[in-house]
Formats: sequence, structure tokens, C-alpha cells
Amino acid sequence: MRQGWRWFGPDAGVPLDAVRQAGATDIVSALHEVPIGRAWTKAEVAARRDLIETTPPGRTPLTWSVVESIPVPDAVKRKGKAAKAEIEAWIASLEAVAACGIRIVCYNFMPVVDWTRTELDFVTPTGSTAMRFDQRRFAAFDLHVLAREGAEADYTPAERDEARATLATMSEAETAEIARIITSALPGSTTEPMTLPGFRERLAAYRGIDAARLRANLIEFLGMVAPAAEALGVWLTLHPDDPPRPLFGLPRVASSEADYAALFDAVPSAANGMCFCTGSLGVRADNDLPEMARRFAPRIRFAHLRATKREADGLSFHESAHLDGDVDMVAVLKELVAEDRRRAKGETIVFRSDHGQRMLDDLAKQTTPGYPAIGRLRGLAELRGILRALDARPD
Ligand code: CS2
Ligand code: MN
Repeated sequence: MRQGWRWFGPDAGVPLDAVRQAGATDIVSALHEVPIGRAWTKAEVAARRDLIETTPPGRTPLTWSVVESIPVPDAVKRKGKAAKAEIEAWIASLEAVAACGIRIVCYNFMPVVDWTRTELDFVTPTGSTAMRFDQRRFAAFDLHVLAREGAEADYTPAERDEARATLATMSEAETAEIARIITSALPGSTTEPMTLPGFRERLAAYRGIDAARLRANLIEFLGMVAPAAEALGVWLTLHPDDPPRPLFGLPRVASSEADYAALFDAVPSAANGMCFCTGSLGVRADNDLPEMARRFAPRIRFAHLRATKREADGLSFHESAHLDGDVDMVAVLKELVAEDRRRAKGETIVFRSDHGQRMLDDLAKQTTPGYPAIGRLRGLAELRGILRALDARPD
């Protein structure tokens, strides 16, 4: 397996030498500055590639091997008027990426909101901070701050009481912060930042779109992009929903084993692959991750390895240290390594340590939420240790 590192570009405070020192060889990046929906040009992708791959004398070379992500615009997900033109632009971006020799592309199909948390700096028992999703705070926001039409129906009377009680304990600053976190689009999100009224409008545009409809739209999208990807020699990898369940009354269709099985059945193209994100999928207790890794192994081109820990209510969770969550990371890596051994050279799975806690010097620094260098370095080092041990005992 190739060890990757998500790099947000030259201005994000993590230089390429830090990536080298973390021991990664592969870069995962995107043209984050290009507005969602605008086709990437070959010149733009080549310029970013040259920035990454032009190695100063005496330094270890790095390879940009994964694009995460080419954002799928909202109109495609809900099949709005602009969908066809947006898909054509998406394919043009894919062509630009392929022309620069990058063969793995990540994307997701979460409507309106991408990955969602309620706290960015939840203090853990070691003094490091982690991202957290607190279901009660989420419900308080949904019901009382966003005041979403029809939200009551998504909660039981007991949950509504709890949400009201939680809201009463929150300061104005905390309420404003949760609104900011949820609407501002976290780093790497493939959705745009929104105001609360803009958020309500976006939600309204999804009225009538249930899971079956969203799945059909995803299958239609794949029906157009997978043949293009196949012809270009590019693998598409669908990132799971985070968290893997409906939010704000919006359906989500990449949350479970059954979801992915349905997609692979509907679009058997070899280009139709998955990004195996253990932290996202692991939030659901009914996702058996080693079993999913075994079943979908040939479809896994890219992996995000991190761990989440479910809290007592079964819906809240926080991002634990990479080996200390609910996922059996050794069992997952065994499956991925076994698949890798079956593969032709050049088809190796690329993984990155996904997210990391904020710790050590990063606590005093401005860092990218979810992506502080030191916590990710710790995660990658732990994962690499497992890989070395598995390599030493190939059975
Ligand atoms: C998140 C997202 O879980 C994650 O990796 O940090 O940025 C995610 O990578 C994108 O939504 C994938 O399209
Ligand atoms: Mn992920």
C-alpha cells in the first residue's frame, strides 16, 4: 500500500518537507480554489502537479496520485436543470486530471452538507482535542436555530425534549459556533459555505427527493462518468457519507454495505470504485468494516484510515486516536494488504491517515480543522507499524 498525505496547498501551513518527514510518498490534493462546478483545465492541474513533483536537490520525490475531490455540484445530486452541463464539466475536469497522469479520483454524493461535526475542539483525556458530533447539540441546532420546516417529525418526543434542554445549556457564543461549523463547509468539503437563509433554500430545493431518487441520480451520474473514467484509465472512488445516516431530512445513499452493493450492481464498470473511509463508515455499529473490506476489496482504490468512537447514545461520536476507536484497524488492514498482494503492480491501494487530533505544538497554532500535521503524523506512524508487522508475517 502507498502511504498518502492530504495536502491543502502551499498556503495551508504544512510544507511538503513535513510530508516527507511524516514518511508519506503520495500526495492527495485538489484544486480547492476553483469554484464548484467550473471545469479544471489541464494547465491548472499541471501547475499544481509541478509544484508537488518538482523535487529540490537531495529531497525525496513525492507523487500526486489521488485527486480528492472533484466536487459534484448540487444540481447533479438533485438532477436540476444544470445537471447535464455540470456532468460534462465534471468529465472535463477528469480529462485534465488524467492528462496529468493522476489515476485515482475521490468524490462524494452527500446533499447540501459534506462532513458534519458540532465541535471542532472537544478536549480528550490527554489534553489533545478532537472533532465531535454531539447528537443533542445537532438536534438543538436543527430544531431551534435552523428551525427547519418539518424537523419535528425526524425526532421522537424524548429527543425533542432533550434538544430543548441542551439548547438551554448552550451560551449564545456556543450556538453561534455550531451554526458557523455546520454552515461554513469544513476543509475539503465539496459544498459551499452558506448563510442560514441560504441553507434553508438549499434544503427546500430537495423537497420530494427521497433515498430512491437520490440513488437513481447517483446511478445516472455514474452511468455517464464511469465510461469516461474507464476510457481515461481513471478510478472513481466514492467517499462514504459522514456521518453515515440522513441529516436535516436529506437522504444519504453511501452509508452502508447494502448502499455500496447496490451501486456496484447497478454500475459494474471497473472504474466504479470506493474510498474506504473507516472513520465515516465506522460510526454505524451495523457496518462490519473487515467484512466490507473483504467483500469490496477489488473496488477499493483509496482508503481513509481513522477511527471514531461511538458515545453512549449510539448516535454521537468523536474522532479517537487512529487505533483507539470502534474499528478493528488490524483486521481491516489485513484485508487491504491481502488485496494489494493480489493486484498488479501500479494498482496498489493508496491510503492516508484521515484526520488527526490536535496535539503538541499544534494546540498553539492555527491549524486546518481535522487536518493538523502532528496528529496525522501520529496516525500514519501507527498505521505504518501495523503494515510492517503484517509484512513480516505474511499469512
Ligand atoms: C473529510 C472530507 O472524511 C474526510 O476525509 O475530511 O473532506 C472528505 O474527504 C470529502 O468529503 C470526500 O469527498
Ligand atoms: Mn474520510
